[in-house]
Amino acid sequence: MITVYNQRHALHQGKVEMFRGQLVPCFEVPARADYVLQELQRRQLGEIRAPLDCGRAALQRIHSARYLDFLASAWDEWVALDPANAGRDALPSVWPVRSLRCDVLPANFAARMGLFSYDAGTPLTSGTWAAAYDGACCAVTAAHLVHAGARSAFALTRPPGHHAGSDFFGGYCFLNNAAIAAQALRDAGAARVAVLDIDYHHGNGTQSIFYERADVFFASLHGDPHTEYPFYLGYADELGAGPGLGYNLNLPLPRGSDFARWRAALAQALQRIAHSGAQALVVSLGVDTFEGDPISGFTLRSADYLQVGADLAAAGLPTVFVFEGGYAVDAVGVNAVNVLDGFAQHAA
Ligand code: SP5
Ligand code: ZN
Repeated sequence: MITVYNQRHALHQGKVEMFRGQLVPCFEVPARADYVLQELQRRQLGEIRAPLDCGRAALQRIHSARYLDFLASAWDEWVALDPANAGRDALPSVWPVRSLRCDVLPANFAARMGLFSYDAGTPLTSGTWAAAYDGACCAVTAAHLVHAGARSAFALTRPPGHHAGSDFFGGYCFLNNAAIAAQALRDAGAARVAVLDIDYHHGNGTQSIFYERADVFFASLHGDPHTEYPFYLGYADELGAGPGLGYNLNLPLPRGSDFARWRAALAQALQRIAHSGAQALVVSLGVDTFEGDPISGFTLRSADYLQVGADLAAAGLPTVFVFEGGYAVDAVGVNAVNVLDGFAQHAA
């Protein structure tokens, strides 16, 4: 398994996120990716290389131009408001909900920050754009390797991506790396692609991006949004719309679900993917389904991830893995690499 590693991921280093009325230390920290890299090297799972510059055009296949413009200049604008802001994360504080306008681009920075986001848990920092940009390039590079014939490739990057929509950030995510990879596979010639999201949280950004499309099938296993973040999307009755009707599958599971229950849902998703006609698979690989995860509620154990990888390999599709969540920092390396190792051991 080739890994495409974002060496600049640590340029994105949030200090705090809003939680229950307080600013608390970020769960999404650079050490997460460092541990995965270390474990890959320790187990010698394959070559580790740097991404190619994919260009802004690859990002713009998924994200709006005005959103990318905002992200690219946001930090400088934040610091221009007050030089002391250089030492503080930028967090949004006002949002255009129903009845407020999203078509007008306000001049005010805080107003634009809110227009392009949906939570106060996703700090934007001095290196966010650089890290996210290189991360998207890791996803594109991995997609191209798989399109060129590799059985699989792994985009190891952070910040994660699956909560980011075409024109919004949130859930620690800015650019939707999995969606960008899926689109790169389409653009390289794959007629149909499937995205399977196994992060604990519903991949609302990815779903929204492909909701009306039949060429990218989206399936997600996640904590039931009645009780779990991101709350406002991820229900079982979301089937896709227009030409995309029938190309979206949500399998919400109750908080507390164990591996047996989770694996049965995985089998269901893989069966639907097999029938979707997909020629390639993108896996949003979050390991916040782990029993020790500090912000999640499933009970998978480290050894279970080897079986997850084996199950994914049995689907028989060229596969791009994209790193997403997983906040039990000490275990995130073993858990993520167990999936990749289980896959590699069982891939034909
Ligand atoms: C990519 C990804 O996994 N994003 C997850 C974003 C979750 N954001 C909300 C976190 C809520 C934190 N709850 C803290 C509970 C502490 N006991
Ligand atoms: Zn997650």
